Amino acid sequence: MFKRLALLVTLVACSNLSAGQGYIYEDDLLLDTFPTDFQWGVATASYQIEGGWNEDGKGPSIWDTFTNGTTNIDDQSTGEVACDSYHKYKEDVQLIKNMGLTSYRFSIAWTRILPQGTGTANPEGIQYYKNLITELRANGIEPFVTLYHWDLPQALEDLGGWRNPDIASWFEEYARICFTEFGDDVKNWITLNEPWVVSVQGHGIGDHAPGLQGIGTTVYEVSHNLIRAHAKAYRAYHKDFAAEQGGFVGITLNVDWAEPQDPNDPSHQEASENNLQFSIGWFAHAIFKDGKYPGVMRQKIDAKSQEQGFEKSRLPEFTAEESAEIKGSFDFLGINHYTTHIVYPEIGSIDEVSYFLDDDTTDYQDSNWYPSASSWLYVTPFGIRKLMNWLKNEYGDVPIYITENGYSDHQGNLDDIHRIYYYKHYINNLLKAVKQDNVNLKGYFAWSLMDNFEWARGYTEKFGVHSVDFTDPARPRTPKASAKYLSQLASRNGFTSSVGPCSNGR
Ligand code: GBE
Repeated sequence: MFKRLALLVTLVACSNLSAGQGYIYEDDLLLDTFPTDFQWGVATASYQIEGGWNEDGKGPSIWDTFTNGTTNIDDQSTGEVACDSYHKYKEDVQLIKNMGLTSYRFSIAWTRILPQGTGTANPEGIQYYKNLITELRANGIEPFVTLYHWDLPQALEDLGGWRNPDIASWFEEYARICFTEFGDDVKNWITLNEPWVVSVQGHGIGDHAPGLQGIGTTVYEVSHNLIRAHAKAYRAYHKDFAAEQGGFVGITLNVDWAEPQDPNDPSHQEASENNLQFSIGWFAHAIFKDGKYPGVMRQKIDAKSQEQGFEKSRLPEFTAEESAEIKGSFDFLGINHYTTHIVYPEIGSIDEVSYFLDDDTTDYQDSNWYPSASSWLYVTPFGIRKLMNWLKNEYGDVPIYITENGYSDHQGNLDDIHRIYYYKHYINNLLKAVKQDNVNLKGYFAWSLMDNFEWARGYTEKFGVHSVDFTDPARPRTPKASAKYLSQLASRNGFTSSVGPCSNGR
């Protein structure tokens, strides 16, 4: 699934697609509003915006190592300065305030709090986030804080990082410091951002830090420890902090919608289901259902591992104690969603040991869809509504936040009509999911507040609703048209007949 090779241009004829088939259609907009307590926000992540990479006692992270003096990043850039939010956080808060948004999702750099990953905490690093949180609160903006958005302390990587089972305790120790220091003012915590990406891109393909390539093996060890770590932090919060602080802890998972190529063919429906179980279910099933991996993963990976001559299944098992700790370790589900793939069944060869072959599906994206600057991101607004319904069916009525959703271009121009189109139609599909399908969606965070360090793509792909001039040491920010569009949606809490371009029905 989601093979890099499968960035395919499809030959599927689209001329006869009906709305029901789902590849290409544009519904009329629903002119209605979200529930009154709906949260509107923007999101960022520490390494992508902060800079200040070695200031005030911060320790090096795996992204400092991965970017520094290597060819891992397209434009050979790093996050050493990035948007300089380490110094410009007050301005960032004003950008959010000016948009009239109610919340901000940012992440804490573990290396600012614990430069060596464990042990002695760094008061200056703690102070930076206290200042940011105070500034947000003073401006009426609710912080949603991610504890881990990929910048692992290098000191812990040197001990095996996410491959070392001890990391669950290291993460708990770090999380407890954050709960203690910031928990009076932070009521919404996200343990991990996109453990799928940490596993697959960090430890499978290796295009992300720490750059390991164990696509059929290491990825499953790493995901196992990520889930264990998440659960430990969740349990620590509810054991020792929740009663006093009254907050909530969730996890953010990335998932693309898997559209069956032929929605009437049961084998294609099954491929879609399996694809979703291998992507989001890999992490969500144990947490939101029963403390175990999805049955289809257990069955397929066990069988393939045996045929491939492994002594044990490549998919580890949770102990009974771990299962009990993991099951139910959530107060909400955070979803990062961007795009859709068309999926059909294809038995994966066992000659090659790969996560991408384990699910016996293959996929592509339709070349008729609007593209973006990111090879993987095609504009498919219908997918987000189908996904919301799938999540509701699969995991019940859990509160959901869209913790990221957004669109990239190369130019970073201010009149960013493509991004407005994207937000308009994705958010309107979410509105339909809430109003017509009764999905329990609590809030929406656009990715991203501003153009920033886009990981292996450096500064070449821009997701911001503010542009940043990276050639100017002052890193000035300028709102794009999409910032104004989002602030209109937020101020009206949805769609009314006069919101934005082309809003009358379409
Ligand atoms: C988010 O991930 C990140 O949380 C955020 O930090 C980032 O800036 C933003 O997206 C924009 O990219 O060859 O099968 O591994 C998979 C988005 C590519 C989720 C890219 C993996 C999108 C999941 C290619 N996708 N990503 S491969």
